[in-house]
Amino acid sequence: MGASGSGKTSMRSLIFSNNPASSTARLGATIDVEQNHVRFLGDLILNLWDCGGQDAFMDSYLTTQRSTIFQHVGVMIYVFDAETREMNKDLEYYRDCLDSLTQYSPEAAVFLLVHKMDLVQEPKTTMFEKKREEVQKASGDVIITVFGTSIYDESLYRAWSSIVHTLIPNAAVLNKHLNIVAAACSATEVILFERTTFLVIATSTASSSLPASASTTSSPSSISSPTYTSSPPSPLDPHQMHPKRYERTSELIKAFKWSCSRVREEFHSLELDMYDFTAVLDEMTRNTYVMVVVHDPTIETAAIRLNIRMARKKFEELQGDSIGT
Ligand SMILES: Nc1nc2c(ncn2[C@@H]2O[C@H](COP(=O)(O)OP(=O)(O)OP(=O)(O)O)[C@@H](O)[C@H]2O)c(=O)[nH]1
Ligand SMILES: [Mg+2]
Repeated sequence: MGASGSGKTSMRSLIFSNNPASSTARLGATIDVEQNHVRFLGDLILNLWDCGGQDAFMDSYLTTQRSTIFQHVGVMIYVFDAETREMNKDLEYYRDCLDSLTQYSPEAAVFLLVHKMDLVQEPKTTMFEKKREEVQKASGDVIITVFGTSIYDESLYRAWSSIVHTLIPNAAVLNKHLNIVAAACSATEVILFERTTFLVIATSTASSSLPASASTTSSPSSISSPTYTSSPPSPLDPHQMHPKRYERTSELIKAFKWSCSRVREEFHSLELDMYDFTAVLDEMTRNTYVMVVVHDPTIETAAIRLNIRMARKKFEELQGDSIGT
């Protein structure tokens, strides 16, 4: 949900339909609610409602359609245009939506996206913090997670990876098994991506930047923004891995896949042999890709590939379990 023109349909088009950011300029306003059933991780169906944000629609969601719109909600994602001149009106609608949500789906997680951060003048962090305080205040006691996003950088992937992570049952089990793969490959890190969206589903590192669930992000201090607040690399990380590596990879691979499709080629796998590390990106299951990052120069990529191949069956099983089929 969110005001008209805030960018809801644009982000859906990027994440779930693999369209480039430039194509969103052609989008018209959404009329009423566009419902999408997005197949995610194979058998898990994300029922995504893109609610047109023009006043007449918003008023109708909050009155006649109230019980339909707010019933059985897993996650509410409310998008604020970072540059809006009507923040007070936005906040008023947001509060009304939050009231309806608390009434009909009290268990739902709430994600707030301060979107179009690319248009914000420097210093972006100050502006983001101000908005964050504003929306936090408007949310009262409700637990929220706030992200600064833009369709023109990786920030959107960080936010959406975090959102879908809260919807995957037993994601923790996947984390645990990625740790086993990491140990088998002498890898620094192993990351699992969903195949179509390339969103991060799970990672092997305990210090993963993905929140394990929405409830763990309850305190305002843990609210995170990928691009617009800086977090120094952890001293526990000897390889000084970049804090934005997950979302950067999602964004880059999506762009690369899009380039492949333009020349009618299909993306299958990727191998990077750098002077200080090796990375292998390959299919894990029918619906996931795995990336194994190794800093030990004695480990051959063929060995990594062999380990991935041997782990496939287990991960197909886990995936079946984790989505309850
Ligand atoms: N600069 C910038 N423009 C964006 C961004 N995201 C979306 N836009 C632009 O914002 C405009 C409106 O986007 P839509 O996605 O149609 O907005 P919407 O929220 O779906 O609007 P309604 O359907 O009317 O509720 C489009 O021209 C997009 O190109 C962003 O991150 N940065
Ligand atoms: Mg729209």
